[in-house]
Amino acid sequence: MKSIVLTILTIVAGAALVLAAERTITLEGTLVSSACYLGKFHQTGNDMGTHKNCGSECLKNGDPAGLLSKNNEFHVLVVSSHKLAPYVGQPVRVTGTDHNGAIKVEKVEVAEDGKWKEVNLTSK
Ligand SMILES: [Cu+2]
Repeated sequence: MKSIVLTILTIVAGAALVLAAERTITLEGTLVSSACYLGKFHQTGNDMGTHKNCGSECLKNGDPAGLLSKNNEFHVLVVSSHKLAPYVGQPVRVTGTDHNGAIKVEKVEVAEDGKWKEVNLTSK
């Protein structure tokens, strides 16, 4: 019995350590389609040449969303892309946990009338 309790305590302590190692960060930058950005032209907007709204369309099709931070670091955003599709090319503020540069997203805010407005990531 004692050893079971010890084992459980060890597991709980281990899990706490793993959680502590997950850094929650907030980043500001431009919302991009990873597919567009990682293509050869590093597109960050939403109208790409003759392909109007290409960035939004890419997210609607399920391409991963990405964030180009203010100091030009690129992060993949782990979140359902179609929720963010309308905001490609716009300034956003992303809060989440950093996993070697990929951000597991908890919150996305878009600038609206000079204020940050949270995007609903959970509705269908
Ligand atoms: Cu695209």
